[in-house]
Amino acid sequence: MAANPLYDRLFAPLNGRESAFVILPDGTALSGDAFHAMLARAAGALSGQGVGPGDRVAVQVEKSPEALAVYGAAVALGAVFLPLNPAYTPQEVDYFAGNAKPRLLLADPSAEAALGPVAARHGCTLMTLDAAGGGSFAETMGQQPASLTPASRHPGDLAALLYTSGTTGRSKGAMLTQHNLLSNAEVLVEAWRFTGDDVLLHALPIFHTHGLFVACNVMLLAGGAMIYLPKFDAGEVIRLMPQATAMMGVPTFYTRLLDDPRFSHDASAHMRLFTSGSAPLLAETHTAFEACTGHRILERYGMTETNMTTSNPYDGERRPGTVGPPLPGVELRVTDPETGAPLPGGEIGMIEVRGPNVFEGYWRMPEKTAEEFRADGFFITGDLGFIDADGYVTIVGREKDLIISGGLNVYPKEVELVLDDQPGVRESAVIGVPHPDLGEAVLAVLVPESGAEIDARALHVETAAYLAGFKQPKALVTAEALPRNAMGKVQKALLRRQYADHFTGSGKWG
Ligand code: MCA
Ligand code: AMP
Repeated sequence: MAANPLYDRLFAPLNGRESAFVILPDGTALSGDAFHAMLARAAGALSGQGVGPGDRVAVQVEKSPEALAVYGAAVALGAVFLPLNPAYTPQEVDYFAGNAKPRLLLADPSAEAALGPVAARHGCTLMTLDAAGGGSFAETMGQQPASLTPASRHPGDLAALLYTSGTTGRSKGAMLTQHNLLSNAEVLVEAWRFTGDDVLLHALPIFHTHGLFVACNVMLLAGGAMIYLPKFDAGEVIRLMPQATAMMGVPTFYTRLLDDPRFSHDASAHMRLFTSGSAPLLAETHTAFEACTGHRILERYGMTETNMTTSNPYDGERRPGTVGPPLPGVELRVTDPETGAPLPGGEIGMIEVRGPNVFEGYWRMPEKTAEEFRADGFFITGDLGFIDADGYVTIVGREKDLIISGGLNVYPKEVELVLDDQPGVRESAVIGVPHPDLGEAVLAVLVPESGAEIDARALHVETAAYLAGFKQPKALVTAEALPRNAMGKVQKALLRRQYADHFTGSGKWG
């Protein structure tokens, strides 16, 4: 049979497997074999729409076993899986569809009317799939055979396209190959000691690298099972934790668990591993979690473009405030952000990464790709950090103008462009400031037109057509002018200092 490395290693072993692969919160279990049959039916439904090798399949649906099966189906067919946050507005999806030109756009039935014109504009078929496994795509799946013949693929062929926003406000599609995904999953299974006995408490969304590739690919490769929650809910996580062995989370998961009186040492007694990533985990959260549970959270660092690049050790010292040494096979260096010259150990600079984990470039943006790679193949992450004498990496900040709110990325420029267009707004500056729940939250500083009054509620309603909810400012403040340097550039560092305790100080929340 023709080879398809990612399908062969991750999904083929499910075929005929009797043990549970996906366990739903109500205890219903889907065996590996049943999941594989679902995947085969999804592949049949995709093929029926003409999806073949290299075609993009854009998927903006709620988390469900079927949604994950569509990912497996795309891999089996050699198509390029393009997951999208269901929170994105039709305006936002319009951009992705226009850029990626998918053959199929799969959406929640509730979005069908709004996305119809989008699909028509970009020449793609629109089908639906809801959280309960219903919709036109699901109906078509029901008429398909439970077996499939995978398409032949090379390790260098594209498997996924994940959009990450750009500093200019335009999203870029990161092209990930089969080899990028498979090599990273192999490294993580080994580094974190995952086996077929593991049960992962899966509460992350599956439209990002963390929940899809780090969590699902690792469990697929290890042959383990997942307790598959529709979203993070502290009560559900605490209830189900005694049945799990591991959980992967963003820092907000851990602060919410620590804030919950039901969470205890006992609740986590059966667990062997907690990992954290996507945003900085405060050293105090690490320490408080250990005091509460006896577990030392294993923090790791990655990016959509690079998959996982560093990880604290499973057996060695997990150091709070650090993201650990580079993973096997990954080269990481710290350079002078201006010149690109490598810096000596201990000095803060730009983190650059090279290895089999690093993506191929941005979809149809060769200039952007060229800008973000050095001539010798290192990818410039935009994160600032240093490497200590023991090889541990510490991230101290970001050169890129990016806010990470509850593990979700918000690019200020994109929000500013929308705010600046609103009536009564002369200009805006969007910044991230510390937030007790989200780590960082979006705050907008608005300069009104002279004599104009800003109506925060009206502004929220107006901008909701353009911006997903998580990008909306959690607070609006007005100013007479924005602070600028001699070059006319807005001094965001100054604004961040000025509003640093907006959400944390004196119990103020917005
Ligand atoms: C939801 N809302 C948010 C966020 N999430 N606002 C700011 N930041 C957020 N992260 C807003 C919604 O728009 C809504 O607003 C309101 O909060 C309630 O929505 P809900 O969905 O109920 O929120 P939640 O359940 O409390 O979600 C918070 C969360 C979630 C659990 C932290 O955002 C989450 O699961 N984050 C993980 C994201 C993730 O997987 N990141 C990995 C990407 P309104 O009420 O106004 O409608 S990074 C990555 O993959 C790299 C490679 C890496 O290193 O891992
Ligand atoms: P994304 O573009 O969604 O893939 O987000 C990647 C970014 O998340 C990285 O460039 C970092 O800025 C940030 N990130 C991921 N993991 C960590 C971590 N453990 N500590 C600090 N920042 C992190």
